[in-house]
Formats: sequence, structure tokens, C-alpha cells
Amino acid sequence: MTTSVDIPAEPTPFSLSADATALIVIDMQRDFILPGGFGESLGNDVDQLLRVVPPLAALIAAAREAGIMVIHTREGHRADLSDCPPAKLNRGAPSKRIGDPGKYGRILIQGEYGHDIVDELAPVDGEVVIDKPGKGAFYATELQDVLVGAGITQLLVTGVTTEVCVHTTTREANDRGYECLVVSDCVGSYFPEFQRVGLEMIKAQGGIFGWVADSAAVIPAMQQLATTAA
Ligand code: C5J
Repeated sequence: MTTSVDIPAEPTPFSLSADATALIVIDMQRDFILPGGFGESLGNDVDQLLRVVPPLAALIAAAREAGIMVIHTREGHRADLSDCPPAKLNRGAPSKRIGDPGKYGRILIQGEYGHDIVDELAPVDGEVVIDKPGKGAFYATELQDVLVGAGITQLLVTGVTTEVCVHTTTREANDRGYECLVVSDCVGSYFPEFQRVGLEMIKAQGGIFGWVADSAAVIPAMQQLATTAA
């Protein structure tokens, strides 16, 4: 029985194993992605992130079919902002800050409509959702315990934004010993240049902290695992 399949990735092939892999979907939240949300209020072009949704929906569907664990994260804070350091709250001079009323409820506050994941990528019953106060998904969360408990050693990393939460989480994971493949068309940045360079940085120097492949390379490998398992 095939238990692993090679993905043609850069800088080298990535051996995908259904049992040891989790697909992590970072911060695909309305506040970052939808027109009128927090991201757009900071002057960002949300179309750059919206384009991630269709390929990521297809990738998540293939992962579920292959029995690959799917984990979602959401960046946000408690209603009283006690877990939001002043340095984060007061950064820059945005027209709106975390906790202010926004188009989709209080910005990046747990339980608000804007804090939750876009409908197209909503978690299904049984999938883990990690609420994180920082950029990295390991900082001040239960993620490490979840991964160790499930025997996960590899992560397929997706979501937004490429140079912020995707990079921070991938770097945190790499330092903890996880092999990380970042799926290039399933991560997004408001800035095309950061998207390009952000992906380059991951796979540079022989894969300094990960691998990169697009969903057209990853999905067939997942399908092969699904067929073999059936
Ligand atoms: C940001 C994130 N960009 N999810 N958050 O503040 O990347």
C-alpha cells in the first residue's frame, strides 16, 4: 500500500504522507479578505487575497478526501483586549484599530462576524480551529500539543498573509522540526512583490525553511493517497 507520494516541489521533491501531514489554513478571516473589512481599511487591495479562495477550497476538499488533517487558525483577541499587547494595538495610525467597530463587527475580536472564516472555507465538524493572538500559530496556542498528539511531522501551509502570518508560522514550525511545504497559489499577500519574494525566501538556499509547490502539484498527490486508501 502506498503511504507516501512525492510532490514535485522546489527546491526538491516533497514526500507527502497522509498520516503524518496536516494542512494548516491560516487566518482566512472575513476581516482580512472581504471588501470593507479591516484589511481594506488599512488601504490594502483585498482582491489579492480573494483570489486564494477557489484554489484553497479545492485543496481543502482534496485533503479531506485523502484523510489529511485540516487545521484552521484565526488571528484575534478577547473582547476586553487583555491578550492584545499595546505595541500591537497602537501600531501605526490606521483609520481603524483592533477592537473598534467595523463593517463586520468589532475588528479581530473573537466571536464577531469579521473574525470568523469566510463561508467558502468554513471548517467542518471535527476540524481543529486555533485562535491565536499573534502572527505565528504556535505562539500562545495549543497547536504544538495538537500536532504532537496526532503524530504530525509535516505541514502543508496555506492562508494569509504570505509575508506575515504564513511566514511567521512556517518559521516557527521549521524551528520545531516540522517539514513545511507552502502551497504557492493558496497563500496570498496584499502586495504582489511580497508574495513573490516571500515564496522565494522559503525555498532559497536549498529550502532554508521549507518547500514550495502549487496546488496543481499537491492535489494529484492527495488524490493518489485517497485512491490508495480506498
Ligand atoms: C496580518 C496575517 N497580516 N494573518 N495578519 O496582520 O497575516
